[in-house]
Amino acid sequence: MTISANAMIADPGHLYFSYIRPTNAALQSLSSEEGLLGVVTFRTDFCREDDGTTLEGILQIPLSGRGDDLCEIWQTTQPVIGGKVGDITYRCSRDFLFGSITLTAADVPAVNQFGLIIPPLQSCAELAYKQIFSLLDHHGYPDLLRIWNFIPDINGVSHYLEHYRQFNIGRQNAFLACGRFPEKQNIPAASALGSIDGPLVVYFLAARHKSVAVENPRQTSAYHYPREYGPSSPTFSRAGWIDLGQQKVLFISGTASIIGHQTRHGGDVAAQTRESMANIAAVIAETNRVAATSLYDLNDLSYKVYLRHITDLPIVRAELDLLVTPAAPVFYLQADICRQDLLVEIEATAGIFIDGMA
Ligand code: 3EB
Repeated sequence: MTISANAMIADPGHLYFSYIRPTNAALQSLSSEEGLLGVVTFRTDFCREDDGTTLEGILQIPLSGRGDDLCEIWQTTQPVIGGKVGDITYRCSRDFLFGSITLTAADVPAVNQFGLIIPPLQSCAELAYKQIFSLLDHHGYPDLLRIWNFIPDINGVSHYLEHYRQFNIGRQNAFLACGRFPEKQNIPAASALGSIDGPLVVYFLAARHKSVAVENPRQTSAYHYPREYGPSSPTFSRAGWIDLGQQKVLFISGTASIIGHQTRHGGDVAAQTRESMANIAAVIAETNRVAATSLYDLNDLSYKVYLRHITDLPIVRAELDLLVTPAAPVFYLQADICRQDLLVEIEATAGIFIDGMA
């Protein structure tokens, strides 16, 4: 029997994301969608206002403030099945897996094997990432494309260390323990924001196919940040790019007003917004260079903007309006950012289609 070469090249399926208003009707129609990978809401009062619609399968991120009343939806073109392993809830198609994990101090031991006290958040981060890597390795989705981290009281201090820095120690420990070394293996695009004091919540998207990690020439790679930002560097890449045949998906990490490794424009949210967008433009240029085609520009992206102070929204919106087409979706949320002097963090995603390149 001969198998034609074409039959062996599996269609990788496509990825769709959208930001929709969480009406009962919209959620009801989603629950019957075959290719539904994940639904995320940032409303903490979701349960109480909602009457009748089941909340099962909708991840709620406990942000401390409000923002746009939208749900983030991830879908694919292939059938999806759901499951649970350890503390992870996931839904997966043949090519993609969307999952989330929520951990609190009660889920981790207070001391390590040497009897030393370990900050619970550090242990939660380590356990969350180890469970994620174990799931991805065992289920055959080796490429962690994109991950969102919501860290309780991110700028708060306990055990003499800021929570974000505790998180970074646990996260890096897990990457190294699981043999995922920055620069040798792909590390994911990411966002890290503050949530209300409570659990660590992480959600992620992984793929069977390999993505390409992209760095920003204007910024020190986060995994090379010097020790002044904490004992362990943050483990994420500036962007990840995946080729799905006709579709090319770009995930740009949470991007802030940082040049090299230093914060710029402390106290000036308008200037921080412009610098963040200049960084996003640089990441796009770098992606186009790596892909050897002009695939993307600022107008192809959908944006999620996290504001430390929601009252800054009109200023930030005015800056974005000067740089991006009004047709581009922009989703505003209130959240604390990982450095005290950062007022805004912007992430962006694009899933463009190219004709004739299947
Ligand atoms: C920065 O560039 C800003 O720790 O996963 C952005 C995106 C930031 C992801 C993370 C942190 C993270 O360092 C903060």
